[in-house]
Amino acid sequence: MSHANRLQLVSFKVCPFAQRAAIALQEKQVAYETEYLIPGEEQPDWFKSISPLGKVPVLVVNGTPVFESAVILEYLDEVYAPQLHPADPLAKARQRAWMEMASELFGKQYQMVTAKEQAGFETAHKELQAGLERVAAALSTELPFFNGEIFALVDVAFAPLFVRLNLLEQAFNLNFNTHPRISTWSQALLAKASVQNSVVSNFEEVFMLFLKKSDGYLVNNL
Ligand SMILES: N[C@@H](CCC(=O)N[C@@H](CS)C(=O)NCC(=O)O)C(=O)O
Repeated sequence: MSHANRLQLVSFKVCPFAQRAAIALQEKQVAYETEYLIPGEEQPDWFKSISPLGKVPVLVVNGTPVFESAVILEYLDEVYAPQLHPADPLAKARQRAWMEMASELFGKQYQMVTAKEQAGFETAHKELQAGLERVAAALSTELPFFNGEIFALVDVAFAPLFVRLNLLEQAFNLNFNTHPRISTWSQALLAKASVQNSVVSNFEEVFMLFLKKSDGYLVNNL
């Protein structure tokens, strides 16, 4: 029944929050269409009418808009198999909390790449590293994902961060793989087909263009 839904994901090509929804849709092999808007531009009225916060992602399900990436993930997980959240309420609550931490680190990553001055860059970089250390301490000791062997919704929530950190490491003098458990997790996430297929095929180019346009300390100095 649910498979007859018409799903439309309203997205920005560079948005990590929107990428989360795309990963979950790919992981669950659900058919969907993507409508890309351009960040920083005046958005069309139809978008304003479905996005009360003026943000992507919005998942439109048979005409009904659902906003906020974590809510979209939870909706998809309730409707489409395989279930990615743990069934146990306490385990699930803990994962939801760490998903919120992922959102916080998206913010640090954004501040780091867009900071105009060295001080702003260094503060965001330090806070991002410290955040990754806290996440590392919460990871299962079993490999490779957050909970060990089983890929979960919390992994979906973090994956866009590692996609960006990996590109930043390749392009600049930066290293975020300072913790072995984070490295293993990051590599496992980047190897997933659902993660690779969740962005446009020229994502690296799109991301680098975004960095150039941001004209921050990072692109000009590292
Ligand atoms: N809490 C929101 C955050 C979404 C968000 O910040 N989206 C950004 C793009 S990555 C956005 O649409 N910003 C508005 C704009 O740039 O005009 C979520 O999890 O979906």
